[in-house]
Amino acid sequence: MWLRCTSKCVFASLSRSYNNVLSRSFNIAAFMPEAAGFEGVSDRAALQEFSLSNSDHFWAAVARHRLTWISPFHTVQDCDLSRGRIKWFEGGKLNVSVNCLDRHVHTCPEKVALIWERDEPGSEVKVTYRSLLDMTCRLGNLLRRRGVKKGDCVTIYMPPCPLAVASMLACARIGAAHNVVFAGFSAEALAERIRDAQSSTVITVNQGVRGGRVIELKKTVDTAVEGCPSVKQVFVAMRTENPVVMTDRDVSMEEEMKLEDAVCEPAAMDSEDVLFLLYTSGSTGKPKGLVHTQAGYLLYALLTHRYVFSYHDGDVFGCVADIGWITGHSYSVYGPLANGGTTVLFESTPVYPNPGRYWEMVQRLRINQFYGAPTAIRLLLKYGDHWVHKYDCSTLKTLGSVGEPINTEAWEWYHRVVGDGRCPVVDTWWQTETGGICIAPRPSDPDAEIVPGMAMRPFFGMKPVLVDGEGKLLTSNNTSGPLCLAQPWPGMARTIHNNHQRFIETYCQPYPGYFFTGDGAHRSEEGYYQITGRLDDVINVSGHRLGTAEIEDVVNHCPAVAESAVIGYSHDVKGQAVYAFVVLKKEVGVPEEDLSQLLKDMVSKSIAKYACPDQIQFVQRLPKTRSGKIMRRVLRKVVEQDLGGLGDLSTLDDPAAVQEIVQGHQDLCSGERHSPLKVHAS
Ligand code: 6R9
Repeated sequence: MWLRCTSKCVFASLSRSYNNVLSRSFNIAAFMPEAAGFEGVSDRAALQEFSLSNSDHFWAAVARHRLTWISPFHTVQDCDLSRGRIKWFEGGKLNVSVNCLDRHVHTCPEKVALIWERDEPGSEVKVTYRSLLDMTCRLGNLLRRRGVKKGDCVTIYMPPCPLAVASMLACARIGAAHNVVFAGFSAEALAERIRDAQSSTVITVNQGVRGGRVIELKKTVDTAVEGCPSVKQVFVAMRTENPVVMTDRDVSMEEEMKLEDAVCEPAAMDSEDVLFLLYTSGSTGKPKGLVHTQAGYLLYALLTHRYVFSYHDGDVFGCVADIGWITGHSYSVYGPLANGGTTVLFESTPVYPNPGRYWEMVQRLRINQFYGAPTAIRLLLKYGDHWVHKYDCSTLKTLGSVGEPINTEAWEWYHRVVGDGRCPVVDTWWQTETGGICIAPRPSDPDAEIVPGMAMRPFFGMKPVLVDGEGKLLTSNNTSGPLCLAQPWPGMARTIHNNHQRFIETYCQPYPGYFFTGDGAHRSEEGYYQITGRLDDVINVSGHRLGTAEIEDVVNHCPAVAESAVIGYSHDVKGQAVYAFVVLKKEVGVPEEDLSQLLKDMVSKSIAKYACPDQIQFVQRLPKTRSGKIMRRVLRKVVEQDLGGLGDLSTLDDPAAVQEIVQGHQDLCSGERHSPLKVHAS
């Protein structure tokens, strides 16, 4: 133990002095070739500064160097944040699938593009760039032959697998937009997204397999499309060998693909044509379809992938997020493929068949960068270090975290146990709206400090700012406030599908001239950023966003419910869990336990299992202001058992409501049960 520790310290100091030499003789052309011509840029700090003060020059150089264009752009950016106008690389034409596939097939056709880490450990499938292009082209031709046109939107309801990636890229190839819906969403949630996206084509698999369980995805699609008159066809790929009922509307995807040509003419897309929609929760009941476009999104995904993780040619990149989330889009698919990398598609769970799954996979696939969520890290650390030590994780070079704040304990464990104290841990802050990572400890000098649990430093071209209640900039350090982004960047979402007004109201109007993120942040004495959490009614369960209003909408649909209020409360594994306060109508006469279960089932069925309330408290009334607004702040404090922090209650309509709620909460915690509820105010 002593020896081990000493040798590590020696190594650390050796590597520090080596890095000092490196940073003194920083070679810009080796670090970022296109930056070699930037005037006055001789170190990283200067490069960061240049990317902000010469934003057009910086992004133009990067875009020319790293993307393959069919025709060049004439304008780098035309953005006005205050009016929600965001345009990058206008005049340029390109095809995203060509950038992710064809250009690598020319140089290294047999390189592995995808490693599909299937649910069953040890059964991974490797797909080369040549064969991913083949799949994509056949599927592109099939979509075209079946009437999918440029500008249409195809909904993809599939777990991570090569055909899901080929589906995304096939859409990009023919100029259709895709709308990937997380395959854990219920039929109703899927239907809502299909309807909003007006898709006429859906792509799915017969069944999914996760954690050893079979999931009937095709059946869920069947139920969903009953309520979606726009859907004309459903492509069904076979993940398992079990046949499923096929109707006239259904198309056997693999069989039809075999009949297609393996050459598919790529559509020439304008930089600002839509690449995809991705639905995410906001603070109202209706999920919003954020719109990302072609060139800017791809460029931002590839540049952040390359530099935040220090991804180098030949590395194996392991992002374990599902492709149904933005992390899967940017860092399992678009970023790594645009960089010609090898990327892992993870189909399983962190604990299947045991809590060593990630690390056994790291050893078997020789993963160099591992990118995961704090919720999984917190879960795994409870199982003990031996699950990590069983495996050889020495290939790891960088560890990433995303989705929610990572607490110090989880960060330290990730760094010390998983990374053996060697690998930088990058806590990456970003959002569906931002397209790619905005704040992260790297890139920075190799020996620059990394503070546990802090996203720290803005990426190239990013200008985070903190504002006060009036929207005035907070310029000093050691201060907190709403986090805004002061300069547009190529990866940002352009609008909300069919609702530009909501885009403007949500992101542009709260602090005119800035993009409002919805998060709060603290800027430390040293100028580093630490994200403190959402400022709106969005909660984050295991790194997945949920609007409290979304859940309330479902709960309120129960005929027994008069009204409800949902909040998030801290949970040691999930980060946050859902707590619902429910007021029942008069004379319900159903036992609380039954109603509680009924409401949980309703939420699972309407949204997804992860949205299910962990706690439901039945109350006589909710604390409201005199103008009728629910005071969620008060509910949060009650659940956090911070009664001293209830704050100003002067606007409260009926102070007795709080007392009842406090009592009810205490009863719930102590496991007391009421008799069947009979009379409640409605
Ligand atoms: C990429 C992704 C975005 C929201 C975001 C914030 C939270 C994400 C975080 C983080 C603290 C981090 N979030 N990363 N909070 N530290 N490193 O997660 O996108 O699903 O849209 O969620 O997640 O609250 O606003 P998305």
